[in-house]
Amino acid sequence: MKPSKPSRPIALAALATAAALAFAPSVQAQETTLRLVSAFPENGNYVQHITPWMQKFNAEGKGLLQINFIGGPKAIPTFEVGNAVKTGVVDMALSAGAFYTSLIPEADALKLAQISAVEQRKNGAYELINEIWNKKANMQYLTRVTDYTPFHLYINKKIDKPDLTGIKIRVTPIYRDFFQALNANVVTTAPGEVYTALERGVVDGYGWPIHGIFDLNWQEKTKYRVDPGFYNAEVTLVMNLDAYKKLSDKQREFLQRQVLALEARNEEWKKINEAEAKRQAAAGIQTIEFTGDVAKQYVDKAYEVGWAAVIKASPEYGPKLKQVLSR
Ligand code: 173
Repeated sequence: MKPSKPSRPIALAALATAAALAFAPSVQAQETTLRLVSAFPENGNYVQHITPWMQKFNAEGKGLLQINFIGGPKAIPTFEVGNAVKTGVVDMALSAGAFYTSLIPEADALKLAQISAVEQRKNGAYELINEIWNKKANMQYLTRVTDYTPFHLYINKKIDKPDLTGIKIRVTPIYRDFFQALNANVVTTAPGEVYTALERGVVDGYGWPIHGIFDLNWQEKTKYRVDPGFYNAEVTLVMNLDAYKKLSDKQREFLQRQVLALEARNEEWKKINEAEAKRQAAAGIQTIEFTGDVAKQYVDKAYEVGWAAVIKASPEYGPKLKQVLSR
């Protein structure tokens, strides 16, 4: 069947309406609500960190821009959050790059940053990240909401050197290559499955930042933390690129202002992390501390293996990322 052509008067009327809309003053812009999910458990520290921010956002953004927090992994499973943002099932997510490396292999490089998010905004790293994120996953990278935070190996078997032969460790892409380089057997799980994996003896330990282990009661199943830590924990707000482009200038300016305010709070992690280390000690978690050359080799190996994996996965962008993220 041939599609019927609108008669001339209707076509003209439609044109007139379109023209009127195109030149309508921007005050006609309506309030937009962005649906946000978290790849981290909704009762955990990262959602807690952004909750006051979302409240302020919504108070100041009335009539302009709002965030509707949908929930955590019960709404969208951790490793599917990236795809939900890419396809526009949700508009925004609080996630780690480690959870969407299937879409953006380069996302794993964010953990290797040795300079702060504030510095990355100045030295072109954010532009490069967005070039990749836009192209590969239809995503706009808004801001990094964690900084100054090492990851650690938590373990229930006493070790006296960086050798994990015969030991099973829970990982995500963050730790996989490094722990494998130390001969560990690795098991990938979302954060929500760590407790059960420890309880059932599926793993003898896990990788996680210095903060946050109390959120899901992992201290009950944790004997040792290995020091030093390594890398820089990365949790970011990302947004569906189409939803981002659809915002009016005024909405985008508002979003940017809010995002910068959140980023400026990254200094808070320094104090939180000190307090969390003390809380771990008070809970009976002992430290296994590598010192001197052993400590240096341990951390150097983490970076060496980390960058090698990123560059292998992305010969195009890996070296560029290394340049803008390293000190
Ligand atoms: O689940 C994880 O261990 C993980 O990948 C991660 C990433 C950033 C912050 C905390 C955890």
